[in-house]
Amino acid sequence: MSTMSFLGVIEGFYGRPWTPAQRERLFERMAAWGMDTYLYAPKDDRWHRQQWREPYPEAEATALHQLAADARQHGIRFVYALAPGLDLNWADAEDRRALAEKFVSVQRLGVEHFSLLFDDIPYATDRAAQAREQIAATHHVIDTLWPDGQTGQLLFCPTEYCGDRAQPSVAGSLYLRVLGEGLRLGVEILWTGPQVVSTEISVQSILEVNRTLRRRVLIWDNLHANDYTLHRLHLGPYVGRPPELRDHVAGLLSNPNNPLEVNTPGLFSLADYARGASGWTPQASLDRALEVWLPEFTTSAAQPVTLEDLRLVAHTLYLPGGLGPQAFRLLDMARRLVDPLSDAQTREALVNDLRAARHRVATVLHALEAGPNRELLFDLHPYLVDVMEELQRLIVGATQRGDDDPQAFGYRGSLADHLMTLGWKEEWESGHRRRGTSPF
Ligand code: 14T
Repeated sequence: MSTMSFLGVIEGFYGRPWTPAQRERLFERMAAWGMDTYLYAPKDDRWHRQQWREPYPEAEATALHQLAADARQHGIRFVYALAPGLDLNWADAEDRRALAEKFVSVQRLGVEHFSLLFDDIPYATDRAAQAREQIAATHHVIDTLWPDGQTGQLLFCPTEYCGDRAQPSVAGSLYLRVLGEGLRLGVEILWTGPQVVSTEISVQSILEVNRTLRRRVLIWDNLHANDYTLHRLHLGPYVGRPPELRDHVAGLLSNPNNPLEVNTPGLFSLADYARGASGWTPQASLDRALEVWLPEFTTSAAQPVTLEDLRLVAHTLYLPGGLGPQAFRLLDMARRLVDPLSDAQTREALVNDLRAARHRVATVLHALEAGPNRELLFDLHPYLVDVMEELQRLIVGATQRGDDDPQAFGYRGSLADHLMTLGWKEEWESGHRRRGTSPF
């Protein structure tokens, strides 16, 4: 068994926060999967960040009270986060009072655990001073909330919250060192790994930051987040974290995709990883997750969704680090189809395979359209349509436009899509070649 104290979900993304009904469904699933913590930190709840000084208006306060109660009913630890870092002025007595009062106002709503977030704010030039002010603010909040000694959890997100943001490095950061020395040991420190979105988190990288911060960090995992790339969706498994990592962190919290309903594969797989099944592999874990998810696609539709259909969808809308195996197969087929050297027979076979793939995706979409789970339909719809459209363009291009029209395969899309097809390295170097300048 692992020694992690926290396993769960952060609502920590930019964009439209989840609704009370969505969170209730999340709590049910979390409880079923053995998760214990929910961190409330939606960046665009105005009273969480931009207007952090102001107390929640009555309707919002009631909703928050209800949410905390819902979490408790499901056996989930509800943690309320405040992000005052954009303009908190610690030298100002008014701000110190506003900070304490805001936390107390939320405590009165029945909340027992809290968090202070200082991510995504400007770096003060004096790194040690910024750390000291954040420490003072945190201890002030703790002493106000719990005058007789800390009885709830306090989670702290540093400004340098990953390897890439540490100045000049994790081991060399004055800011992190001051935090490690100054923050009381009961305070949990959040950390996203080597990067904001870490495709891999090595044990060694965590041992290094633990040493600096003098405690086991609590992972804020952005692996499945999609708020920075909303045309993608992350339905892949929990990967890139070796099993041994579990012994060196205080816990694992996932900040997942904005559309709530698509998070079953990633969150189930995280819980599966945390349980520590021996012989754990990402692909086996994803298959288990998809089996759990499959019933939500079951309807009386003419064609039922199979595990293979769902697997293709998940492999196509996979992870920031790349595609799943089935999607790589598709990509390879597409490449061979547009290759002028492929002969007619090969192309015909490829078109048939691509049609079959499109049909699988369509089966998933049509089952959802015919079924009762509208939330899942609405959350997945744009992404399934997108995959189907691109496959269709390939198929039509190959069958109706003739072989010699490269325009037939031209990419239609938004500016962002076009920008993504640019080969940065090649463009950059050829630009310098054209101008006769040196890139270095
Ligand atoms: F708190 C942090 F650990 C964290 O991850 N903060 C944000 C988070 O709210 C967001 O959902 C996540 C994924 O986009 O990344 C952080 O936000 C960023 C990170 C960036 F590198 C926003 C802009 C960035 F350029």
